[in-house]
Amino acid sequence: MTKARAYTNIALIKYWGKRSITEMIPYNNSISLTLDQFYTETSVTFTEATTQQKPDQFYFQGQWQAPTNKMTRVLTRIRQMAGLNRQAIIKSENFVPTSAGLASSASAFAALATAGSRAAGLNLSSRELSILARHGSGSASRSVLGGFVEWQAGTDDQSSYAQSLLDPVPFPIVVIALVVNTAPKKILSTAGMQHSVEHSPFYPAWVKTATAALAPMRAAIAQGDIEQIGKLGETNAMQMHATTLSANPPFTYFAPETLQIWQLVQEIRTKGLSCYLTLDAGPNPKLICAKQDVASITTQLHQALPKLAWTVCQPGPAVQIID
Ligand code: 2P0
Repeated sequence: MTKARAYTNIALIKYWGKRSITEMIPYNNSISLTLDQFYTETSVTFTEATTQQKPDQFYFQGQWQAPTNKMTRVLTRIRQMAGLNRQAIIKSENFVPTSAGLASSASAFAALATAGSRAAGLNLSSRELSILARHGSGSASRSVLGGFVEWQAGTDDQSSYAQSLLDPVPFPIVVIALVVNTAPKKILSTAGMQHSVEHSPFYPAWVKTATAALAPMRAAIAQGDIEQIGKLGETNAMQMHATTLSANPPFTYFAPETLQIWQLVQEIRTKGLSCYLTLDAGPNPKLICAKQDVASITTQLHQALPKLAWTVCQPGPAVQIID
């Protein structure tokens, strides 16, 4: 048995759409920060039984179930690479506060790729692990690494993987994950991004602007300029969400509270604090700020929205084998 722990990440320049659905190749590079507060632990064991004799088994949230199609995609690749035809037993646990409202597919597939490949006797490089994790979920390609990470879109299977930009992170950047709504997503990311690709006339402009934002974001990270990272991140997030609002039919991941918090963030900025908002395929905003401003920012959030819950995250590490 091999067990791995991988952390979630928040994209600062987002991945939103696949050039190849079967090969999981995105249209544009994305840049993320791995977060230290939310992670997945997954163990994988290959038994003596063959896959013809016994199907794979997956233990999650207190019950045995069949692995999902995305999991099977990753497990099939591991077996092909290792030349092995054994049944896999997978056990997985998400260490994400139940109410955090954060997606866990990034940490889940980075942990599965790492534990599964090691259990099969493979000793993959971080590049190979990133490629493998990508076949589970695009954002998982980035959770293989810690700190700031860039996923190179590439043009085929072997050229699409994530690389480290900066790890460890030597400046005090913080991401405050806010929870406004814990209900499951109505439109999953995979479907939402494909709808934007096919039905938003603004989609080509998204790819162009996201690509143009990469160099400024890399420079801001290299300079430790938290304000500039936040500014570029907020603009990119809103440009991503514009592809859902401009699709036909249109849709949005915003909840009323999301806009309320965005307005509050803009007010906080008028008071001289640096605070920017990013948002993934759900209504829960993440605020990008400096560690020394967390207390003032959360005090103002609490005054305006007394029921609001949050978790303060710092840069997190790369995937680790823990057993
Ligand atoms: C990201 N998201 O860059 C973007 C921003 C959500 C919004 O990657 O279809 O679970 O499995 O590759 O990776 C979430 O989508 O989607 C995501 P698939 P994934 O973090």
